[in-house]
Amino acid sequence: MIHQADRVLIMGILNVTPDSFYDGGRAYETDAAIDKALAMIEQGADIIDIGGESSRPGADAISVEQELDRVIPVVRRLRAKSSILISVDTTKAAVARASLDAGADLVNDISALRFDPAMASTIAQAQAMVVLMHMQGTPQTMQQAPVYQDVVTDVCAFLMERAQFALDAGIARDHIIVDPGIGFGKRLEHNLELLRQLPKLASCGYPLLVGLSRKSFLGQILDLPASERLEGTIVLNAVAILGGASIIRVHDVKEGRRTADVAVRLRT
Ligand code: 7PM
Repeated sequence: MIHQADRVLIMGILNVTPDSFYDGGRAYETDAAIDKALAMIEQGADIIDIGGESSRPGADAISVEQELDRVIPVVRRLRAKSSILISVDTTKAAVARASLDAGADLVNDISALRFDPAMASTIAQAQAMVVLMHMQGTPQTMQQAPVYQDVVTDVCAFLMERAQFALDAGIARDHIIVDPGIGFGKRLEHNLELLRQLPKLASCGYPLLVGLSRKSFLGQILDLPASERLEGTIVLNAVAILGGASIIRVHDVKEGRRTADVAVRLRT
């Protein structure tokens, strides 16, 4: 069971993209990624989210071969070392299938099953879990003046439509997690309104994942770079937990774990 009143799951972010330290497939890079994953597990992570494709606004797409080279060795080695839940952050069915075959448990698809027509059946076949994330536009275009009629209503309607699509494809109801996609095609005020009204999204019948860690809207508020956004991340993670989030996605696992263990005690 993903949603629990008395426990919030921590998803630790493991980037295996070349714009971090990783260049694909080479042994020392896989070693470094595994060391990072094991450190996050030590710090209290419940899920490790392995991502080989940058979802940075305007980032170039990468080939399926490149993404497989980066992601699969890490999934395989982590699976051999730990029983932690392994998530693969991908929009490509071929990467999802190979990851699930290598022992991953869930697929974090920022396109909510829209970019690859084979994604939904791939996940259904493997009886895996899926994160359905809201995004207006594509990673290339999403921050070009996003507009909503009512951001909470629009995001909720989108997530319910994508959840129905997943159910129709044969994904089990209790394998679906939804995510408002903070920062994905949203202005500062859209992100804040989604957080204010998170209880509305949390009451839609699916466990809620929220990713706030070091995001650029915190930089807009604080006028600080990503390396200086930890306090903003912590306070908004607490707000998300009080708003009903079941999973928080973080770079800083130790702080995320402690935030969750305290904030969850105020939930009613
Ligand atoms: C640049 C911009 C680099 C944005 C990285 C990002 C989420 C996610 C990401 C999220 C789910 C980041 C994002 N964010 N998956 N992947 N939910 N489900 O800040 O909020 O990590 S990438």
